[in-house]
Amino acid sequence: MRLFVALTPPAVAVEELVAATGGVRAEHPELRWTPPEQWHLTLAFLGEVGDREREDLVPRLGRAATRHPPLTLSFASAGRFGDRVLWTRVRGDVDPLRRLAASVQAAARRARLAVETRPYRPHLTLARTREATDLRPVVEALEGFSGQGWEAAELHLVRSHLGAGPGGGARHEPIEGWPLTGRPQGSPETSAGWPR
Ligand code: 2AM
Repeated sequence: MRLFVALTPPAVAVEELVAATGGVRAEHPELRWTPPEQWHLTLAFLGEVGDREREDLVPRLGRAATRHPPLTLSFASAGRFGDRVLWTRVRGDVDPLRRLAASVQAAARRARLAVETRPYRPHLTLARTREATDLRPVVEALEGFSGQGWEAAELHLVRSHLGAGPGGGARHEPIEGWPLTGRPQGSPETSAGWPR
């Protein structure tokens, strides 16, 4: 099955982003806007994963979740990958987010899955283009957007059903979830905090 690992923003952050992007969505029906109920932050795209690899991967992801703390993130403004992908920026605990993504990718590699070696770029994809499109005006229109902070407290393994979603896109089905229960980096080993 086709899988990816992601963080899912809460309804309040999704609603805020829906409101912030309403104008540009209406003005640019030529773009393929991702459905808000499927918005997510991809940490690792795994592609087709066999049953045996998935069984190996699942406990590894569970262990990774115990080593990372919940993150406070927010969305702001927009950016693009060339003339193909429009996204909103992720701000806040971006360094811990990068460490979490690296850990998830390492878990996938240890489960013998091929993961992308491109550097991780924190983003949430808002739209894709049908053909090469100048996305600069849309990016500019979203420049002033600055969302509230929200907590990412759970890691999700998500199945993507190609062609089964709204408008012929993919349908996303979370199949496993783990709370992020690690300590923030630099926090003491014990809660007592006595000098040694
Ligand atoms: P993105 O939108 O955050 O870039 C499920 O397909 C998710 O995996 C997509 O939303 C996409 O996340 C991400 N992804 C990353 N690399 C991909 C690839 N090569 N093919 C399809 N999806 C990919």
